Amino acid sequence: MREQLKGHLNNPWTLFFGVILLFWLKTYAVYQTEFQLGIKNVMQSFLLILNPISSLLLFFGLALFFKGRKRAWAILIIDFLLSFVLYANVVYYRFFNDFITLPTVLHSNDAGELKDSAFALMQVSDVFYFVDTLLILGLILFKVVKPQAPIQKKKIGLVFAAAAIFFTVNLGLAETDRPQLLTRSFDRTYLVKYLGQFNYQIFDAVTTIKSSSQSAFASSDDLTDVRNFVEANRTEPNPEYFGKAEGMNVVYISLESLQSFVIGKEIDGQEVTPFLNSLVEDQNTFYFDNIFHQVGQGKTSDAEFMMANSLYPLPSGSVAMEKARNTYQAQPAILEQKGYSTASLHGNGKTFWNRDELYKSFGIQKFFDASYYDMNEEDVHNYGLKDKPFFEQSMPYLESLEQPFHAKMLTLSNHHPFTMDEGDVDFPTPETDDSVVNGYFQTAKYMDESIEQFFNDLKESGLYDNTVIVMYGDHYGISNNHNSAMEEVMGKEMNPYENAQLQRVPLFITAPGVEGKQVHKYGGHMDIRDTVLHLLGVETDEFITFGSDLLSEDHREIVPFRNGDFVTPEVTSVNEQCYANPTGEKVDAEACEQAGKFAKESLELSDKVVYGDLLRFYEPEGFKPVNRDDYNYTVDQTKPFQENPEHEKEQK
Ligand code: GP9
Ligand code: MN
Repeated sequence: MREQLKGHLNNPWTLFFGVILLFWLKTYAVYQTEFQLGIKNVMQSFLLILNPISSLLLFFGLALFFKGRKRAWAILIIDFLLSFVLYANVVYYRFFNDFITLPTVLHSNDAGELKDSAFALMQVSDVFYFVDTLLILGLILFKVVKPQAPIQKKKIGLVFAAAAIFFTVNLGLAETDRPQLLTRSFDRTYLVKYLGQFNYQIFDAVTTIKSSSQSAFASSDDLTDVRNFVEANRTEPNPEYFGKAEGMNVVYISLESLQSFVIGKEIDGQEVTPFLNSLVEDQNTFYFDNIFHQVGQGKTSDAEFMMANSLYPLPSGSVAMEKARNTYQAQPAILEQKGYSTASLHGNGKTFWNRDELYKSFGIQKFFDASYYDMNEEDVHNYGLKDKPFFEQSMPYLESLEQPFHAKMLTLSNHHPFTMDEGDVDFPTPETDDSVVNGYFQTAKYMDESIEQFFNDLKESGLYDNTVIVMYGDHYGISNNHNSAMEEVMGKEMNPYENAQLQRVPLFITAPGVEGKQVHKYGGHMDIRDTVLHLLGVETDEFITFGSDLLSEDHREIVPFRNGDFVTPEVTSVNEQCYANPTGEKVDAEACEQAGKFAKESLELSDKVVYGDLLRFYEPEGFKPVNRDDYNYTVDQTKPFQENPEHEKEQK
């Protein structure tokens, strides 16, 4: 038998494919036992089986270039290195519920938390993760494997071609389940689930290298034209409103996919958003009906980024995934330094949109993610916890925050494809043949009910009177692909001009004790930070901002979209075609020229700041640079912030 085995092993392909097979099984076992990948359908289960193959062919394929004794040793070394990376991820995941990124390895502080407890996270049974490596070592030492015959270059080429084909098929199938996976990347868990541990690791390395090369050659000189532009375009606050809400708590609510066209809209004589409609008239609410979203591919996270920074998100990809570790002077940090406690609450996992990294750079002290909520099956749909249980379960966390606080709450029930569980909402749908458009009105109604319930809970808790509530639609929910159903619903033709008008998202700022009003000025996500900070009585003169206070007499009404289109009260530019408002008639390009110049310059300069990580060269007066190591979302977030061990270390 030993002779037989020896005979087989001397066929150069036996050892190669045998080792790959073992490693494949091992990876699959890790997926099933160590990681929570949230497998939701048959395609995802299939991809989990398929996804290790391409990278194993690629890495072990390298060993084929060696011959004689060296090949077996090369296989052993590759096997050990891959096992080590896999196992390191297992240990890291046990602690952080996340996957290793290259920056975590490079910045020793980040992995530092793990150093002390790494041993505690290891188990004797973990030897299993190296059994195949030990087996190969045994085969070599006991000379079961003889020196290996050379392999023709052509055949080696076939192995790499097979790796490429497996990867292409894998990615193609993944994209049918989650379009734009590589461009938007979304979540490390998604990348591992769809593309596999090692392909994720390659992707992460490439992204990290790309990102650091973008900022490597930037210098403080690059800030000069940015600062000149920002100074020339700064909008002075309106003294009538400056400081009107000083010292109050602030709660931001991201209204998932909510577009302005639902406000005031009725289906079968019933209002879609009766509660939000009542706020339009509310005496303490500012309602803005000409605000446009400015997000790119990072969607919800892009909107969060703008709320915090008044900088544009990236033209492609997501700023949260690619530039989370930049230096920022974000609103939570600004308010933290004014004595606010800061938090974010969301009924989805903390790694989604890389929030657990991004929030550290923003100065968010506490992050209550899905692990702080009762995610029972009945209360979870699509991306996570439904809005009603989310708001309900968030109340104790809000009440536990030290006041004044700045809290961010992200809703998610009104999300594409806009489905609900039976019994969640009782509302008629329009009768188009497009289920996405039909469903949208039901999920929007559900969100409206959840917000009404939250307002009531705030009142009951006594927090309401001392809290400013800022609610903004994060981006469109109905894309241009649904134009024909939208024509039925809106009762007008959908064309590029109308599609641009549909990018309006509602903005409500409710400030009890302050007299509100309806504001018809044109503006965008970019303008919200200055508006809110000024209401809170916080000067913004020192900060780099591409926004303009919406309540200011001099508010600038040019709204660049992230794709380069823009609107002003007079004109709309789509694909460099200029249209007059509100008729939508095509007009001479000249009418759009001036605003176009401003839009282009703002986008370009903001991109320069983000790509070059330029804020690291700028220290606003009276503002202390954020130290990411102060923030730690792996310790118990219900404990007072100062108790975070990392934070204490920093104080000493
Ligand atoms: C998930 C939620 C949805 O956490 O924020 O993100 P989106 O797909 O809208 O960007
Ligand atoms: Mn969203």
